[in-house]
Amino acid sequence: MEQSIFRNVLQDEQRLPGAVLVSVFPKGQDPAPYEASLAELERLLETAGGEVFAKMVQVKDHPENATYIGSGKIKELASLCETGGVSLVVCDEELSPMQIKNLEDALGSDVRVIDRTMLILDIFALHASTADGKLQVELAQLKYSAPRLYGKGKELSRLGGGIGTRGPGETKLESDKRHLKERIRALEDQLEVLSKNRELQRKQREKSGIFRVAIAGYTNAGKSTLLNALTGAGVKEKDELFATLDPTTRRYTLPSGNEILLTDTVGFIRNLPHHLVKAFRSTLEEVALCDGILVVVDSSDPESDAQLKVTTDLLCELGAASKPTLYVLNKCDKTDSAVIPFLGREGAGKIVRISAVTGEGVPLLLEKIEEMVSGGKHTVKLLLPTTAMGVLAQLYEEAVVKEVEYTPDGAEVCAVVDDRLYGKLKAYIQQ
Ligand SMILES: Nc1nc2c(ncn2[C@@H]2O[C@H](COP(=O)(O)OP(=O)(O)OP(=O)(O)O)[C@@H](O)[C@H]2O)c(=O)[nH]1
Ligand SMILES: [Mg+2]
Repeated sequence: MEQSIFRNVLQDEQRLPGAVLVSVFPKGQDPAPYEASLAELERLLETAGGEVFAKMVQVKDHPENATYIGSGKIKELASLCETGGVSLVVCDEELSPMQIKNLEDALGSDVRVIDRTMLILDIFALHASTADGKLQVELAQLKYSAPRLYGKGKELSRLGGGIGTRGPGETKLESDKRHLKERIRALEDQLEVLSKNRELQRKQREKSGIFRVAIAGYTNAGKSTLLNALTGAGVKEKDELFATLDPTTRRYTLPSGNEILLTDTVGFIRNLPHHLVKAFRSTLEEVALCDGILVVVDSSDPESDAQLKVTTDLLCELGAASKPTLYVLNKCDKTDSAVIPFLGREGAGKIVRISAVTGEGVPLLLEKIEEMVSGGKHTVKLLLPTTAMGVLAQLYEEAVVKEVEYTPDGAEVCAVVDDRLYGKLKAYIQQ
């Protein structure tokens, strides 16, 4: 009996109070992306273990430099926090330390204000499992969150259940501000050592000559589920944002017998500040240094188009835009939609619809990966009518002709062609 009371008390303590989410929608602009971002902020909060008490939107020309929202809205927010016993406010944009301080001063000492990036870092802190991951999170928190945790001292961990302050560097964030610089330097040194080790490992892999494929994409697209489905890697797959922080690499043997290395990577998200991308360089460099990329998209998500745009922009920023890429439209078991306007016509031939859960489309994906590994070469069977014998001559010139069988109607040809010829010969290709 006593024990169950004890458990209840614990549960009560663990239950985090609701938070207010705040966003500024620019006047005269399409609110849709801002609405989507705010909905995503709610999911981020849930992933961090919190729940939403209310959402507050201000339509405004631009956010206030000093306080993010206007003075009228601050009053509204203050009374909302008071009525609801709310102790955490999360703003859906990167706030300056001064904006946070001013908002907190206006809202009273019981309310802590954090921004989208601090919340993301909090989730990273919860999910980091390797030494490398933990060091990167702590460093990013010290650089980003610490200057924003203004004067909240001892109450920090109580307010809002500690969301925004958790992580490997939790105690340091609260008490060690004086030693911030030294700690940052120490972490940078440790990361440097780890980075050198990784480089050695990578050189070994390069020597082995195995083709490296990175599985990249928006958070929650199904990257880990795909890696698990193919290799049984046992990576955590979960319906929450940033379930994966640390990359996992597995060997995989394609049906042809070709071996590849498949790496599951951290998910991308919109509005990720540039310096945060830099802070997670070592996690993201798996994508920058691979030989080919599978961009996984949750095709059942109404936001899939925007999510793909964020992903390709980030790939560009990481210098990986020109690598051979396949677009994997995942979760096809949940939707009939196969259209991603962002991919346009260029993407044709590089798109595969699959379900990592049911396995639908996976054999075709494997074929496409084979093609990617063999450098965009396609093994095709062509049926050439007598009128197209010139094509055979071109094949002898520009491709590898493996077999020719002459028939009364022309010739059946098996050849290995590159992307360019493949496009030109589509009319003759037999499925
Ligand atoms: N219906 C359906 N659900 C899927 C499919 N693939 C993944 N999911 C679900 O989508 C959720 C996210 O999957 P994950 O594999 O964790 O996604 P992720 O891309 O690794 O996400 P992060 O690591 O958080 O960036 C999980 O609940 C999966 O079960 C699919 O093909 N169909
Ligand atoms: Mg994952």
